[in-house]
Amino acid sequence: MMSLMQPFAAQLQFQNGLIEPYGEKTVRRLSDMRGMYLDIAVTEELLKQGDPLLYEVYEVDVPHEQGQLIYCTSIIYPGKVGDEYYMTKGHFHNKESTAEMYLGLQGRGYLLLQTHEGQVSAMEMVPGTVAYIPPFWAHRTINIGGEPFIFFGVYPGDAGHNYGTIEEEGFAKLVVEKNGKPVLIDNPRYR
Ligand code: PAN
Ligand code: ZN
Repeated sequence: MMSLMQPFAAQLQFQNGLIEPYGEKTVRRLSDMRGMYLDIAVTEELLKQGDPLLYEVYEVDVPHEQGQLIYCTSIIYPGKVGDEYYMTKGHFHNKESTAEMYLGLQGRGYLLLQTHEGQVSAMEMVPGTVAYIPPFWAHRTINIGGEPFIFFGVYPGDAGHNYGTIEEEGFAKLVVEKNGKPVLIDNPRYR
C-alpha cells in the first residue's frame, strides 16, 4: 500500500515571523546580492565595513513536488544601500504558470511585479494585506519602513525559482527613498 504523507501543523509567531518546525532557512547578505543594487560603489563600500544581513526565509519542510503547497515566512530587515531600500533578489518561478500568495504580518513593504513583456505592477503591503501574484509575474519585496517587514507566503510545490533572468535584466523599477518617502523610479540599468 502506498504510504500517504501525514497531516501536520507548524506554529507561526506573527511578531517575528519565526515558524517552527522549519526545514530550510535561507539567509541573504549584501555579498549575495552584489550588483543588484543600483549604486555599486556604495555596495562595495558597505562590504568593506562588514556584510549586512538583508533578509531571512524560514521554509516549512514540504516536498517540492506537484500537488504540494510550500509555505514560508520572509523577514526583510530595515535598511538601505544608498537610497535603495533592502529588498529580496526577486525571481520568476521556474514553472512560470504557478501563482503565489503573500500575507503581510509586520512592518511595511512594497511588492514589485513585472512580466517578460514589460508590464509592471507595485503595491504596498501592511499587516493583513493578502497579495496575489498571478502566474507569469516576477516578484520582489522591499522593506520601506523602519522595522522588519515580515510576510507569509504559499506557492505550489513544483514552482521552483529562476533567479537568473532578474540577475541579468534587473527590475524595470527601483524603490528608493526621496525626502524620507519611498518612491518608484525607472531603473536606468534595466535590460
Ligand atoms: C518567497 C521568496 C522569499 C525570498 O518565498 O522566495 O521572499 O525572496 P527571493 O527568493 O527572491 O530571494 C517566494 O516568492 N517564493 O516563491
Ligand atoms: Zn515566488
